[in-house]
This record gives sequence, structure tokens and C-alpha cells, in this order.
Amino acid sequence: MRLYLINPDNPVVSLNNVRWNRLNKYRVWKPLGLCVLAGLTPPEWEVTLIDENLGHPDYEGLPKPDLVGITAFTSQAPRAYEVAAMYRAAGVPVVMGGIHATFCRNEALEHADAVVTGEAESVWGQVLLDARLHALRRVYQGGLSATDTIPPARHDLLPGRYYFGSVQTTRGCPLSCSFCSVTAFNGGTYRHRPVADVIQELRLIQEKIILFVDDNLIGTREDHLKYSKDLFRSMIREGLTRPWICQVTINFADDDELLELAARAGCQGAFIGFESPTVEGLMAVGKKFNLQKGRDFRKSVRRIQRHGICVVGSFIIGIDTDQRGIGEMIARAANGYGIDAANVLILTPLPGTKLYAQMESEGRIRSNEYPKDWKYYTLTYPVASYKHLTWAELVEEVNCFSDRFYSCPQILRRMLHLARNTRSLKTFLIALVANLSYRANQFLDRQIYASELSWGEPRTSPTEVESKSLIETTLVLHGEPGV
Ligand code: B12
Ligand code: SF4
Repeated sequence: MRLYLINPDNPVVSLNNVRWNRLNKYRVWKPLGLCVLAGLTPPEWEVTLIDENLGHPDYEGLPKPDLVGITAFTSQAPRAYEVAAMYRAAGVPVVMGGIHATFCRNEALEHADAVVTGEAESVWGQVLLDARLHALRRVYQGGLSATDTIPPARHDLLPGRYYFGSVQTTRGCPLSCSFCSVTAFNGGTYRHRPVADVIQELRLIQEKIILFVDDNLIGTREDHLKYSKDLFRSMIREGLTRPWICQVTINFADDDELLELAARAGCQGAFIGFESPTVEGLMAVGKKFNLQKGRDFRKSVRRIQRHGICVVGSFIIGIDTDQRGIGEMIARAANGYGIDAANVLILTPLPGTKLYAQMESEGRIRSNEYPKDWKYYTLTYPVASYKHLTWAELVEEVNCFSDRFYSCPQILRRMLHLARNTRSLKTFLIALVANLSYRANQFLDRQIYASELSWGEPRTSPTEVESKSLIETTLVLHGEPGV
């Protein structure tokens, strides 16, 4: 029996599009969900993983599979449905799963023979049995899995084409930011995999650098931190100290023992959500956590960097409290905190989030021709009405941030600072690549925005703008087929 597991791409994502920016080859990460699914698949199935981010295969030339499984973040959904249609037309049953199919189950059911909601560990075996018997049910509710049932991912199925290997040690996050799908998907749980399982899986990864895909690697409570320390100690003991990067909350800075162990275990970079430079902004997105203990961000960032770990900060523009000048304010805050790179995203109502429910009830979601418009839910496009900013103004603020933060002198200043303060060449290189690729991607996004603005969007609120035409202009300029 032949099974294809497919990760669709999204033609309007610059972040992981190698064709647009060669530096993005450092930012194309393995679709770990599909590698886990392959790990759950019994040996009588011959599994092929297809990651469209590495290029589309010649589907026609591939042998016909018995079953196709497709994953999708929301922004990948339109392409996922195209691939599903192609296989269903050829008489191959298609199963969809992942975060988008979970939150938009009925929509996914229109495009697939079966949908798996939630995590796959408890139901994938049944799906495969039913597929063999040509008796697929329409919906399989995976719910949340016990973490000791997560198999080692099949890292071997996508060899040699990625700079980063991926591994997951926890699922969920103890916090609940309004814009984030993680807590909605995980029902507010924060679950740890057995340390021994993670260690076993780390041994299977061939790549020289690893991304811990955990949304919050260290958690917030004492017992969470204890788990992280146990994990790092085991990694050190077992000699599994290849360089790695991770996502954490700012409390990473508060425990020197944790930082020391993380650094010794190979940590070179931490991605931290600062979200907003203002107290009101943090309150508006439900991230009061960042305000606890009278936090001094500059000192916290320094404490992390002192361990040779670079800090990449993430911010959001378009929060209800954001006004003109927010781009400049974020650039100043990011420089003030002393972070090594920063990423600014546009507030986006992702399905399943509190933000989506709020914006929908207020009639503020503008890009709502689904499923077509999902491709803009990349956090780099405006898709809603923003309280104090028109789309044009929002884009100007994003551009203003980039001009200030990613100017050549600023990048040079940061790199000199890093070179003086870290003895790790690898940390330096990671930060350099992050800066250069963010800079290049911002310019790509700007080309898109510029084309929209030159097309003539007046500086009016998107309620008065035909948002559909705006987006279509963008796509025509990028040669998007079918528009
Ligand atoms: C690593 C990661 C990335 C990597 C991508 C790696 C990759 N190719 O998968 C990078 C950095 C490139 C990335 C990019 C983006 N990401 Co991202 N990313 C993640 C992260 C942190 C981990 C994903 C992961 O590996 N999880 C571990 C695996 C094991 O879990 P899983 O994928 O959910 O799979 C399980 C189930 O869902 C299910 N399942 C999944 N697929 C399938 C398929 C079938 C057939 C079946 C049966 C079951 C099934 O079974 C699996 C095992 O139980 C998640 C957060 C999260 N917790 O998922 C965010 C997340 C998925 N990303 C998110 C977003 C928004 C993005 C971006 C759009 C924006 C951005 N700037 O970050 C971009 C664009 C991506 C694109 N191609 O369009 C959102 C998605 C929300 C949504 N509704 O779409 C998430 C949830 C984060 C968040 N805070 O909300 N991301
Ligand atoms: S801290 Fe990060 S992962 Fe956790 S809910 Fe907030 S944005 Fe999501």
C-alpha cells in the first residue's frame, strides 16, 4: 500500500520561499507533523513525504498512491485543496489533518474524503485500516494524545535537503494570547514528552542544527522549568549538544541555572514574543505575562545573551491600541532591549483564536472569501479592519520598522555588538543570517505592498476599499496563476 503525505506550499509566503530569497533556504523547516504521522504508520505502508516548499514534484509522473494525507496551516489551505482535488479526481482517497482542518472541519470536509481533527496519535492507525477496507469515515476526532504515545518522527524520510532538523518536546503553552492558535488547539494543556523519548529522537536527527518546534520550550512554572533542566542535563550527559534554537517566553532570563544548562546543551538562539512595546498593547493581546515582576527587558535580554544565546524578538502591528508611529516605536523598543534580530507581524485573526471570534463578531474581517483568501493569513498581509490604522498606514508602519531596524548601519552595529559579546561563531552566524534574511524578506513584502499602493489605494479605511481587488493586483504582479 502506498501513502503520500503532502505539505502544500503557499505562493504568497515570502518567509519560506527559496525561489524568492536564497537565504530562506535556512528557514525552510521540515513538516514535523507529517514526519510524526509517518512514524505512526505501520510498515506495510510505503510512505513518501512531499514538501512542496522544496518545489512541486511532477505529480503526474509519480506512481499512483492508495491514500493521500495532506496537512495545512491556514495559509496553506487553498493549495491543500488544489492538491486534494487533483488526487480525488484520479480516484485516490484524501485525508486532511492539522491545525486548519481542525478549526475549519466542515470546510475541509468539502475538499477531502476524511478529516482528522486534533492530534493523530490515537486515530491514525484506524484511518489506515479503514482506508485499506475502502471504508473511510468522514471524521476522526484525534483530540489530545498522551505524550508517551508520540512515536519518533521519521526524520529519515526527508534527508539531506534541510539545514535544520526539528524535534518537539512539549505540546501546548501555559499562556493564552488572544491571537495564538496554540492554546485553542491544545485546550489550554501544556504536556511534556518523556525525556528519554526526546533523547532517543535527537539521536535520529542528521542535520547539524536543530529547531525545537515547541511553542514554549520552558513553560512558566517551577515544574516546567525542572523538566527543561532535566532535558538539558540529559542532552549534555549523552553528548547531544549540537547547536539548536527554540521559542521561549521572557522568563527564560530569570533562571541562571536554566540558561547555563541550555547553553551547555547547545542553545544558540531564542525566539521570544515581545508582541507590543506598550502596556496597553500587551493587555490587548492577553500577554500580561510579559509585564510580571516589573520586567526590565534590556536586562533580561542581556542575561540571555551573556550565555552566548542570541535573542530574536517578535512583535505585532495592528493591535487595537496601535496608532501612527507604532513602527518607529517598535524599532526603538527592539533597539532598546538590545535584541539581535526582530520580526514584525501583522495582527491576524487565525481560525479558532479568541481574536478571530472577537473580530468576526465585530464584522472586522475583510479578507473573508474563503477558502481562497486563507492564503493571506500569513501574518504578513492585512486581512482585517484595524482600529486606528488603514491598510496603507499599517504597511507604512511595517516598512518604517524595517527601515529603522534593518538599515545596514543598524545591522552592522548589532553584529559588532554580538561579535564583542559572544564567543560563539555559530551564534554570530545564526544572528547574521536572521538579520540578512529578515531584511531581504521585508524588501520582498515591500514590493508587494508598493504595488498595491501604487495601484492606488487611497488612504481610507479598508471598509471603503475593495480589498479583493487590492489583493488580486498583488497576485497578478507576482504571476499568481488563476487570478
Ligand atoms: C515549526 C512551525 C513553523 C515552521 C514550519 C515547519 C513546517 N513546515 O511545518 C515555520 C517557521 C516555517 C512556520 C511558518 C509559519 N507558521 Co508556524 N508553526 C510552527 C509550530 C511552532 C510547530 C509546528 C510543528 O511542527 N508541530 C509539531 C507537530 C507534531 O504537530 P502538528 O503539525 O500539529 O501535527 C499533529 C496534528 O496536527 C496532526 N496532523 C498534522 N497534519 C496532519 C495531516 C494529516 C493527514 C493527519 C491525519 C493529521 C495531521 O497530527 C500531528 C501529530 O499529532 C506551530 C505551532 C504548533 N504547535 O503546531 C506553528 C504554527 C503552526 N504556525 C503558525 C503560523 C501562523 C505560521 C505562518 C503562517 C506565520 C509565521 N510567520 O509564523 C508561517 C507560514 C507557513 C506556511 N508555509 O504558510 C500557526 C498556524 C495557525 C493556523 N491556523 O494556521 C501556528 C499554530 C503557531 C501559532 N502561534 O498560532 N511555522
Ligand atoms: S506565549 Fe506564545 S505560544 Fe503561548 S499562547 Fe502566547 S503566543 Fe501562543
